[in-house]
Amino acid sequence: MTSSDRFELFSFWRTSATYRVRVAFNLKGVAPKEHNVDLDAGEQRSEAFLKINPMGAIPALVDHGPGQSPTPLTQSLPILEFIDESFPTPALLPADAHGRARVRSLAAMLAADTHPLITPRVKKYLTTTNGFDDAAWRAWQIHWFTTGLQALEQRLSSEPGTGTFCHGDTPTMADICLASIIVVMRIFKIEVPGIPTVMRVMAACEQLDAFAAADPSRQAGAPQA
Ligand SMILES: N[C@@H](CCC(=O)N[C@@H](CS)C(=O)NCC(=O)O)C(=O)O
Repeated sequence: MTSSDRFELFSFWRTSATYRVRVAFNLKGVAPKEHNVDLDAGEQRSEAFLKINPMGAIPALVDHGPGQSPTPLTQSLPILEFIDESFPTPALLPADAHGRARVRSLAAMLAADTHPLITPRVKKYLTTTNGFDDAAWRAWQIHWFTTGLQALEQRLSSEPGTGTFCHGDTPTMADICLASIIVVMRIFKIEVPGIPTVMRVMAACEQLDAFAAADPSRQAGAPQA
């Protein structure tokens, strides 16, 4: 069974959370089959998709491998852990417990505390129920990107664990989450000042094919430049 027969990834070209899963699979040399869920058309809220993920969000991953559960996996961070456990090399987490906790903490700052605030469902709620216009939504996005990335900068620039990447000299889940925020900021044409270490790590990530190939601009359905 090829990896594209085994893994079905519910995705959309632009999304930060799906980008994380794409990078992780790329680092492991595994190619899932992607199944497009058009977020602009609201397909994530369709009856069919809500059966896959009642949260109405991607990614969702189905493992069709022999003996695997047909239950879709959701939430990018647990999916990254699943991929790392299923394909241990190269490891996406450090060997020591403290290092793993640090990487998971850096990853959560972005995937749990930053990204969910700028998702389409939050935009829909604020613009339809709370009187947000385009300018208010943009100010909201800038505020939360800035809050998350400047806090990350503070940690990366002061903690001894930081190396070429967020933790040491090989990419981990923390780098995947860092890059997942920067790639969508670029789509929204937002720049956060005062994050030189974050941007240095991003540049290191982009040297790697696994990250470059996952860039939203290179996915099926992305607008032509
Ligand atoms: N915490 C979730 C977030 C998933 C999420 O919000 N995904 C976005 C795309 S990046 C989505 O599908 N949003 C649909 C919506 O907000 O309506 C994860 O990390 O997987």
